[in-house]
Amino acid sequence: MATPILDTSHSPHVRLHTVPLPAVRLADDAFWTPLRRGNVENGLPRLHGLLEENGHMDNFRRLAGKDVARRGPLFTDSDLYKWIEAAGYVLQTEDHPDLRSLLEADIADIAAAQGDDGYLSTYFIEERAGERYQHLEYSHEMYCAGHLMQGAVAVARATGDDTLLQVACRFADHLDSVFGPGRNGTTDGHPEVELALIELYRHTRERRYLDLAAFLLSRPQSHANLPPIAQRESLIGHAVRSSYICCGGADLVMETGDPEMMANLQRLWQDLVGGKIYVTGGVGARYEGEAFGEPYELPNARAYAETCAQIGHFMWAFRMLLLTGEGQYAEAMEWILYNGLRSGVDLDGYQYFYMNPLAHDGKESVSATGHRVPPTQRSTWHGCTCCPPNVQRLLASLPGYFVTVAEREVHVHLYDALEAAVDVPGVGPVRLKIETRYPWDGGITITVGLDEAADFALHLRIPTWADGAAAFVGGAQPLAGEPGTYLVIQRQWQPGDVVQLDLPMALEALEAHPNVTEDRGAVALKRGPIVYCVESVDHRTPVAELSVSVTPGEGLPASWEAVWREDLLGGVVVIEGPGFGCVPTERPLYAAVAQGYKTGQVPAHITAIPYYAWANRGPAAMRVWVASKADREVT
Ligand code: FUB
Ligand code: ZN
Repeated sequence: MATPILDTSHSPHVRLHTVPLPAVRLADDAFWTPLRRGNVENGLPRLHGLLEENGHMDNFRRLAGKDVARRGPLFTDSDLYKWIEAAGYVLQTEDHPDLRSLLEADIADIAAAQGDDGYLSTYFIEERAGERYQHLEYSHEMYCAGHLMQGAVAVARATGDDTLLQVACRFADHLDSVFGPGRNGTTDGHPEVELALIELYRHTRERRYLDLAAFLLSRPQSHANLPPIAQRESLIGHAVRSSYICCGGADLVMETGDPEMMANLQRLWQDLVGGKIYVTGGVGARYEGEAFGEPYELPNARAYAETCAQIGHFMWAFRMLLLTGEGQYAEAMEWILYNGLRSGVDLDGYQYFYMNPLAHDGKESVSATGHRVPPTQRSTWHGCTCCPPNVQRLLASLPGYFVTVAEREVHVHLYDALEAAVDVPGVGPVRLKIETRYPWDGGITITVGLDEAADFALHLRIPTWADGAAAFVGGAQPLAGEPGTYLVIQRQWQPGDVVQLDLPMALEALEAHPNVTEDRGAVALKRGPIVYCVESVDHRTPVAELSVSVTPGEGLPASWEAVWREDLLGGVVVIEGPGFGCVPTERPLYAAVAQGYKTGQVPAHITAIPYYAWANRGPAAMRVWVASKADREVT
């Protein structure tokens, strides 16, 4: 059975094809392995227990007669469906009897709750049954249906059991009987069903599901009345909703080639990377409406950057990569994944952030101005539980994002210690063994396993930050890699050939476009794909008062270094070096420059940890953007 995350095997308009999830196995010592193990051993079982405790399963059981009250927001069904999708991905790669039995019980409850007409919602029943599809701008009925479809496809691909798939198809058929040309033309206020219908089409080959997705994508979004995605001029509104509709649009292009949709998705992508994404890969600047702000509106402490928004944009980037083969999309996947997405979960894989700010004063309180302050601690449970199972399904499916294939081509987009066994069109089985300490070290050894010599091209992504990248194959001259592209090694490969890829990881101090007013006079520290932050636990000086010296045209002083710390945060490279702490001066809030007030500076040693790992040592103040000393006077 084909078990990719997205089955592109019949998609006529993709440049790259996905590989089955079990085709890529992350090694025991891979960067992502401890977190993925925590996800399976802690995250999934604990969340399942919490979903049960909070009534999510009972919400289904009461439709089959259990005498309990309905609990939770109106979209709780989707939380269980996302959990099921995650469990499905786990079971695609390993047997896990405990998960399997939880899954079987859930599927039985869900199947028993479905109406004879195929409709399924635990909210719009009984006295609310008459309201079905009446409040689509907020009802989440099709959103839940979409997550059901994705979960069902993942399970069917894992176990071959079609019970949940049949439930999903019956719901899809019901939707198809209500919505479409000449029928109801309203869309769900929360996109999701579009991309799910297209995967359901890929799995079942039922054309009506693709047509319904195309129809819904052609309609305005009922929430906020936004134009159809192919006509939207910029990224506006709710960031998660936007990312899911962009995924749906990209899925449609894979199947139909729709040029207008493709051109607009590319334009919207430029809008994202040109002014609406944080240096951490976080997306969604505003609390109000969980929405994008204006271009360059990227506040740090007030960043929303919902974990789900990072996941949605990661999924959209993957689809754009499949469509184009362009490195910019894989680079964005990596950027989002290692930073703003990974910060959404703790190191053990069972506590989650909803918001991912880039600065925090470390206090757990409501701010003096009354606005919500993001917590400094991740939680196992959130009243709105969208993020935890979203993280879980992403982590469970992660191996499916590293490698793709095309005619006589294999592409490596993300690096970690792994073994891949893929079927390359026109070639046959190709095995890659990747040994590396990435993201802490840019040295990557790739051993090519073949049954016999074969001619194909190995495409290795060269990140934009990897100046001086080079690959060595056998004793041949080094091949230079152009940052931001793929290094293509086309040759007659022999079994056991080894490629040594070197991606230099310099310490970088990044500055933001001057229009990002909050980041003026500050730098963000980065090494390889990892964005760093300063946390109060490591400093006596308040982190808001730290500053580093950077020289325009040069960057950080040479005395700054990257240091491997086995003992810290599960093992991380910290970057550290000399900087300054500010000595507060008695002065009025505003003073004439002519009065000559100066800010005193004292030397301070600065240690920066990976941003994703902040708040894993208790409540702490944190900053990604650190003042640059060029901006402050020294007395
Ligand atoms: O509406 C369902 C989910 O809840 C959204 O995707 C999240 O942004 C949160 O609002
Ligand atoms: Zn969320």
